[in-house]
Amino acid sequence: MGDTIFSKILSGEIPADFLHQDDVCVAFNDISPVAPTHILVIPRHPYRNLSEATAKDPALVGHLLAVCAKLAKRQKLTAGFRVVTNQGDEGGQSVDHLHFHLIGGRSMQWPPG
Ligand code: DGP
Repeated sequence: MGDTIFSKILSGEIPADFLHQDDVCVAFNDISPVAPTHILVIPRHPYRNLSEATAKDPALVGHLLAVCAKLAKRQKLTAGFRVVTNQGDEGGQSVDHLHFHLIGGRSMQWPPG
């Protein structure tokens, strides 16, 4: 297993409100939401980032994005939403366990900061 805070959430050591669980991934609310809906979708396997995950398990990312879309529908984000993954220092990644942010419930700006 990995050694990040997300591994502790996966093991149950740190509590989280799971909104989705399957054999491959889980989803839970972000602890510091930037919008009314801010959900993290993470694989159970502790790939560090998008590049590592796509190199080792090319089908995984499609599954994670499909879960994002399913959660967006369940959250009734009919006006739109954003899915983001941050990678590395310049990408603004703070937890080295691949995750997609599903953000919605307000208008978004572009370009992102
Ligand atoms: P990033 O900066 O892209 O690596 O995003 C990491 C996100 O993880 C950030 O939005 C805050 C969230 N986060 C960090 N620690 C915890 C935690 O203990 N619980 C939950 N639910 N979210 C966390």
